[in-house]
Amino acid sequence: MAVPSLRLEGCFALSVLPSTSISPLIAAPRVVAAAPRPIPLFRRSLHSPISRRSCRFAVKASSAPPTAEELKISTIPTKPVEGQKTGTSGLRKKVKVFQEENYLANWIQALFNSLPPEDYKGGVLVLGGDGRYFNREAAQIIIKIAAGNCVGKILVGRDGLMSTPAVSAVIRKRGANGGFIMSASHNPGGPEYDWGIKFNYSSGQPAPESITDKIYGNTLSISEIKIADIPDVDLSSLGVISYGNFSVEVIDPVSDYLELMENVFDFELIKGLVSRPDFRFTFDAMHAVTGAYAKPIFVDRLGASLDCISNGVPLEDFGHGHPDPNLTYAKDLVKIMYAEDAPDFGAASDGDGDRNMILGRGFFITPSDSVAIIAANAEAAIPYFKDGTKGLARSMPTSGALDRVASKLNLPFFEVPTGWKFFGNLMDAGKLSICGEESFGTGSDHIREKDGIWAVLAWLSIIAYQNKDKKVGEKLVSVADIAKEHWATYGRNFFSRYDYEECESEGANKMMEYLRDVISKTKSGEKYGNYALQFADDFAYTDPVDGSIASKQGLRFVFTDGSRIIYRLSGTGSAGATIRIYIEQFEPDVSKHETDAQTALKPLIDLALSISKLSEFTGREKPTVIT
Ligand code: VG1
Ligand code: CO
Repeated sequence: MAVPSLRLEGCFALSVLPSTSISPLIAAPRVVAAAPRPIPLFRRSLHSPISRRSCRFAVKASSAPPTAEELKISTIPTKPVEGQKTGTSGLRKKVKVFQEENYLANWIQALFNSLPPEDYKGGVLVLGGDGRYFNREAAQIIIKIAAGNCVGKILVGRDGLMSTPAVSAVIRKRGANGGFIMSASHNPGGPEYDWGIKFNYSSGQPAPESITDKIYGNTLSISEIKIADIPDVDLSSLGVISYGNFSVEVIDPVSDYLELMENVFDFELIKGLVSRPDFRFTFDAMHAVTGAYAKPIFVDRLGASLDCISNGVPLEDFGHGHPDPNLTYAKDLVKIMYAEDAPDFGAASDGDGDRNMILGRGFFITPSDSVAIIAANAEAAIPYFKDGTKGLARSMPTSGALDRVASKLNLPFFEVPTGWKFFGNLMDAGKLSICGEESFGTGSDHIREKDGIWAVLAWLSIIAYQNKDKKVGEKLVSVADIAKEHWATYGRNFFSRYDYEECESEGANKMMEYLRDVISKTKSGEKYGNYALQFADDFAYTDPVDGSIASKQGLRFVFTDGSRIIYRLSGTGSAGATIRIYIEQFEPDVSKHETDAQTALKPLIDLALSISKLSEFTGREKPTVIT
């Protein structure tokens, strides 16, 4: 086999090349410049390892870290790896896959190969993560490849921590060119579980498909990785370390975000509620990234007591949990909120802090209702919206509760495919203020990501506003009262989602093909039990701002009374296929509003299962998660 040649290059001064493979560059056994804290290292070989002796260049080994004047960059050969296509939100795989040789390095280099050089050369990129297993090794790889590609500066959260919404906020506040988020969000973490990476662009929004498609294309043809020969950076203390024109600044992951929240909300109003003796609230950080935010925001700034926060320490494996704030995986919180002496308000957030679940005493707020209720109350209760909301939007499978608010308030309204990346253009164009997804994602144009803590503060603001004139001892307007009042005004959209996680891909794909075939033969007016079909299709979306088209975004059956059944395959899983069925029915009759959603939707759920022949295709009798 011919020995591959090794090329030296650099944006900055080149002097020595002390190593010839990515592993020593990542795991160089030298002194860590800023502090001696050991960092677990990524030890894998290259596809085509080159020994130093086989180099055609005269190479001088160096044991000292580079000085501020020099930054050495190596170009090392690599080979494409299959399957690096990003899904609904970033690239997610098992940790073991990311630990394969050059797997992460290839993707990061492919990303730089996909961006116009002016978007990163000499520029600033933000780096954060949810604290999961493999983040510390990944951070070092990303930093070194960023330096190797002539990025000017990396702003990284202390200990590599920064929530997804905070990364978006920091990108915007500091005028950065973009940022990386090391997270598989709500997927479980640990050596046997998931890892993930997302890239956000300069206005803080997840990279659009035009970029992620390009990255994927480049992962299939990648042949070399550019990496700087610098020691592992100590991420445990705040400060700046420089290598030539490249620097890394370790920043507090909370302060920029907290400052933004203080501008969006009336903290004094919320403080008034939280400090009432007749109001109790609880927040479950699920041992995920919002653990780092909950104390500074809820306790230190808003005066809640420390015991309001549970699972507040971010852990690499989320305490063996599944950091997904829903009725199944946040069961501790659900138990507390349905107990006899439950607090008045309960909330949880996911791995990377962009999702939220809202509960009242013995009362669950479905996320589709949550965004509608926030939108309906925003102007009165949240200073950021006091001059009005520009427009509202939801993902396609999210219930139509928000549509009703938009129509009553006479606001522009948009329906986009699943995934937050579709909201960004509308926000940048000044057409959208508040939006949400049924999957526990709620947010606004204060940033370009969904925002778990924002949603909690929005709800606290609404509760505080509605109770601002109540004296201690008077009955408070509860979370349930707010929801029921909303239904009385707008009608209730019963909604439920059935998830069948980790099905065999073959059966799931066959079911979707079968449904596409069924859809192609449907006719408007056809009877399905008590429902008459209005139309059935495969949802496609044309972005009103840039004209880009996203097709195959979910199979829908829409009935003449507005009821809907939607089928989608998840784009965030890391094993097999997850089928999601979304079921919705509108109920204008107030006397029926308190019916349990599962009871109200039973006929439609049965219909959804029979149309799809789900159990035949998948062998599943029951969903793994019901929302
Ligand atoms: C899911 C949700 C989607 C959400 C996405 C990312 O995608 O359905 O609404 O935007 O996760 O959320 P999918 O393709 O699995 O249905 V997060 O908190 O994982 O960044
Ligand atoms: Co998330």
